[in-house]
Amino acid sequence: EDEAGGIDLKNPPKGPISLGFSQVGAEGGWRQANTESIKKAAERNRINLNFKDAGGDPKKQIADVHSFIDARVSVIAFAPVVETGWGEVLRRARDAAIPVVLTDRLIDEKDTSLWVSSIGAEFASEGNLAAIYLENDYVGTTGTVNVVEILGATGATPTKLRAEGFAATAAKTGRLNIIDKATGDWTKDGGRAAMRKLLDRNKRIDAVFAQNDDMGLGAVIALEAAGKKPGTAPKIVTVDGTKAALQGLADGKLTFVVECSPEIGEPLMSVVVDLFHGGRVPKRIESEKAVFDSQTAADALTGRTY
Ligand code: GYE
Repeated sequence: EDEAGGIDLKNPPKGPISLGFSQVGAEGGWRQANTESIKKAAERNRINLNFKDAGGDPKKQIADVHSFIDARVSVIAFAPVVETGWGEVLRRARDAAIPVVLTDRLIDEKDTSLWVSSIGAEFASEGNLAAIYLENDYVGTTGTVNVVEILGATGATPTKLRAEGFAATAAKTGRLNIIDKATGDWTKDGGRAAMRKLLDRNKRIDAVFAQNDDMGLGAVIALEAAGKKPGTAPKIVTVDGTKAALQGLADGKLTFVVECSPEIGEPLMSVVVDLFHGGRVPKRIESEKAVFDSQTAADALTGRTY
């Protein structure tokens, strides 16, 4: 399904193209790489970027999007901190005929005409993959595997869908038993604190599913401080695939990493240019993914820029 951006083709807009982009914050390695990708791609494509950082605050983010409408940018794009609360500001953007593109995450709005395109990863399948790889590591052994989960910030799409995907796969075979969860807010320090709590609350933890690399690397710190051998006992699986995590894999401190590419800049700018010229754009653009273990991480590390 293609969508036109609501631009009058008989009266095409003149350049330069301006993009208002509202970013979640600067919570970790993935996000920094995502911001860099967007800034670089805007520069390469000669797009005037009006970049705002919400600092993880949903209210500030909505105010930032309002400011893009006031500034009459050509296109608005944003990576939502949370899924809810978007109806009013997006109706205002539609009334002003400014096309909206969602990047990375999604929003909880029934009226899908409020955005023309979304670009990002399939988070549920990342959760599926994390569980599949972990389960596979226990083939040939018996007994249930006690897993704890470190969750990202509440209300964000990847937090919800990675958990759902992981649980759905775990439920299929019954091998992985999710015994406890704690939130780590996507940060390294949050992951460390969450792991500390999980260690206090649970006697036997065989594996940790951390919903992003930063939290997984924070968990490594807490586990080492507790005299454990993270990567082996417990095993740790994370999502993102930052350089730091690939290094953690190569060093044997993480067990698996499911990739989620932060490099959304180029596909976003090509959608922005198409919209500006009144072209039609795909409603959904999905990013690639891979899974790394300690061996493949060593190879991938060479080319990793983030
Ligand atoms: O996994 C995490 C970041 O929305 C996919 O947000 C993104 C997630 C990513 O904070 O590291």
